[in-house]
Amino acid sequence: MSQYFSLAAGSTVAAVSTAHGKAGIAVIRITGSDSINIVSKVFFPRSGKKISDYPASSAIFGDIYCNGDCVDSGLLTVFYAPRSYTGEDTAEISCHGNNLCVSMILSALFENGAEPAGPGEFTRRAFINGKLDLAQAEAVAELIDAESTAAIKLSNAKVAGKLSAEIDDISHTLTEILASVYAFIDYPDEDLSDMSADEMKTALENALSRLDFLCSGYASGRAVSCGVKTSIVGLPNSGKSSLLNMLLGSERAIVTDIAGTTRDVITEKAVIGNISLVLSDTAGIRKTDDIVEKIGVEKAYSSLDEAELVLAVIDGSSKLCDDEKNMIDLLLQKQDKNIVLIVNKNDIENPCPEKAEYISGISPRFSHSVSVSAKNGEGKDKIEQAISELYPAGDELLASGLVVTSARIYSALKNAKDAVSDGLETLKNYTPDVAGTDIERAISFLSMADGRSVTEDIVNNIFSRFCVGK
Ligand SMILES: Nc1nc2c(ncn2[C@@H]2O[C@H](COP(=O)(O)OP(=O)(O)OP(=O)(O)O)[C@@H](O)[C@H]2O)c(=O)[nH]1
Ligand SMILES: [Mg+2]
Repeated sequence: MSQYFSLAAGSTVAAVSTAHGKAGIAVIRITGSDSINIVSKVFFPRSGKKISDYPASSAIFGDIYCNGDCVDSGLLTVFYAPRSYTGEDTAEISCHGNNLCVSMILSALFENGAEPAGPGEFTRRAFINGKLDLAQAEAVAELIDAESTAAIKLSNAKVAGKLSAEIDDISHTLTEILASVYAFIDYPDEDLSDMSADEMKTALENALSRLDFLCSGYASGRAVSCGVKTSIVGLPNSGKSSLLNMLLGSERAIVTDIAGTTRDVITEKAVIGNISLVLSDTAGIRKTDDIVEKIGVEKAYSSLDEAELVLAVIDGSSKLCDDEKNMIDLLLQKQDKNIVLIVNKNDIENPCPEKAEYISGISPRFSHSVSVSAKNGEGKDKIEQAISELYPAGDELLASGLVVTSARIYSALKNAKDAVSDGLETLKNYTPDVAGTDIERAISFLSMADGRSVTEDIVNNIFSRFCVGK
């Protein structure tokens, strides 16, 4: 049992755990100390035996009654505390996936004493009862939301608890260092501490590099699980919509040779390698008197401002013009963004040496520059390569479970890392006792990371983002 006694709701709650709609089956879950008693008033085994006579984890075939009428038949699975998902007595009714049947069965459970479960109530109880820590609970929500195989791999490894184990291990190392620091404080003249100052320094450096590794994976973790906000910008007719279509593998946006075809922002999700991109195709940037296009260009600027990654498209086959130079100058000022220069239309020979010279001049000023033909699909692999270099997320890293995706965990780890770094700096200049407060601070941030010391508000906030039934 974790420290969240105040959160522990003694009530027995029920909810449907499968999606709303017609389906082969639906699963209704009920958890709490009274769940077996309540379900016994609704579900009747065909064997004639009592539910409580069956051993744990039994799947029991029977009939389901509502107000004295049999409304369905199905399977009941029973789990007894603490060997269940929530850590409480739990029953799961698998009935037919008819919305009306499901709501009648739920009503029958409510009439017999169950209460409706709130969002994430089952996982929240699993957390309260120490079955999962907060990092694992958040990973469960991510698994449900995962939209790519890479995101599934990543959240599965975290549900298994590898991130929590790593945080716990670093915390353990810091606690050992702190014990030595305390020994030094209590008996400064006697050599009672387990570690010398040099050994403490090495141990702190080791903790720092492990924390650094976890923090450095955050951008990639977000890119795999939530997707990178990506804006495709460029002059009219440079091939932005063609690029969007190439990356999506479908003709999503209208492509014509009329400059100013795209007016509104078109947003679609694409999976490139292991990384998800939330791609926005925008209106070509130019001065215009057309009212609608003008709004489109303003939206293009906003999309550029909001983006984390920019695919800046220039037409490698056209003449150089001032609008293009201005756009490139603007982009070169956006140091906070990852910008990939896409030199498009490489299937057409460039008739303009001035343009070729300009491109060779600006290319090295972007982190990545790739030559493509959005029209015939050439160069997609080069874009994929550039993105995988910006957001490294190889299969091995994802399977390691050591990839942070939660802003809450990242912030706690980053603070812990800074505190360890301060501690190392202190150790270089002072005696070990002075570094003690930094180490204590680091340990306290780590306990926030895995949820051992977060406030009730934070816990409630996390679970409120879950769906009902999970
Ligand atoms: N040859 C060649 N033509 C291309 C390529 N990419 C796009 N085009 C053509 O260039 C024209 C403009 O393409 P779009 O994709 O509509 O360009 P855009 O940047 O979205 O244009 P706006 O929406 O008007 O800003 C179309 O005729 C495309 O077929 C390419 O790689 N090679
Ligand atoms: Mg377009």
